Amino acid sequence: MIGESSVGKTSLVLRYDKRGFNSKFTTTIGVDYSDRMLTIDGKQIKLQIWDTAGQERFHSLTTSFFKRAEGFVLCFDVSDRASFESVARWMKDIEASGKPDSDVVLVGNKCDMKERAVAKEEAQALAAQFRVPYFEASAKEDVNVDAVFSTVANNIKRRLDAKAAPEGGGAAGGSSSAPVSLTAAQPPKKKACC
Ligand SMILES: Nc1nc2c(ncn2[C@@H]2O[C@H](COP(=O)(O)OP(=O)(O)OP(=O)(O)O)[C@@H](O)[C@H]2O)c(=O)[nH]1
Ligand SMILES: [Mg+2]
Repeated sequence: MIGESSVGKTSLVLRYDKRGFNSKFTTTIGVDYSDRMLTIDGKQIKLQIWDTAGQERFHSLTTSFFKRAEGFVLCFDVSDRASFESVARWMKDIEASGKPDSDVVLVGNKCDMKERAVAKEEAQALAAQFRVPYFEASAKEDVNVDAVFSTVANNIKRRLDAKAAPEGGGAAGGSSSAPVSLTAAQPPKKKACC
């Protein structure tokens, strides 16, 4: 989990972990860890989530975790223009400090907010420019939270399976173009995107 401070990274993790939502802001100090079991293609997978602090003073510490990450959930706040404008800089950090083929998902959080500072189309265009999937989410109202983590987990698994497969052959578990079913340990809540 990466992105500017207060965009809602910790809130997304807590919501995904079925720990509800807290409107009180407790900034992350350094990096927090949590994990969740998922079933992908009938296999039990442990999704390890590193929730990094967005504050600048932790920047060198948090980017030192990047090289071990298989995927990034890059978050901004749709009601905070500056957090969106920092996305390109975070992408550069991934490029500089992350694995070259890591999977990235861009998330515009707080889509429940009436006053937006970033249009959905604008965020979609930026995501397309970086060739990454884009989700509008709300940790508060539980919109698209499971979808964000499912997408990043599926993309990582597909990539790692393809890498492990012998040249020209399909990996056990399916080719990269086959749809991958992912069932969370608990059934995901369905909610329309706002
Ligand atoms: N309206 C609304 N508020 C949210 C949402 N997600 C988080 N918040 C609020 O935004 C504030 C910051 O949330 P955090 O999850 O702590 O932000 P963070 O990105 O982890 O911040 P750092 O740990 O400092 O990097 C808190 O007051 C949350 O309650 C959301 O989806 N909608
Ligand atoms: Mg946090």
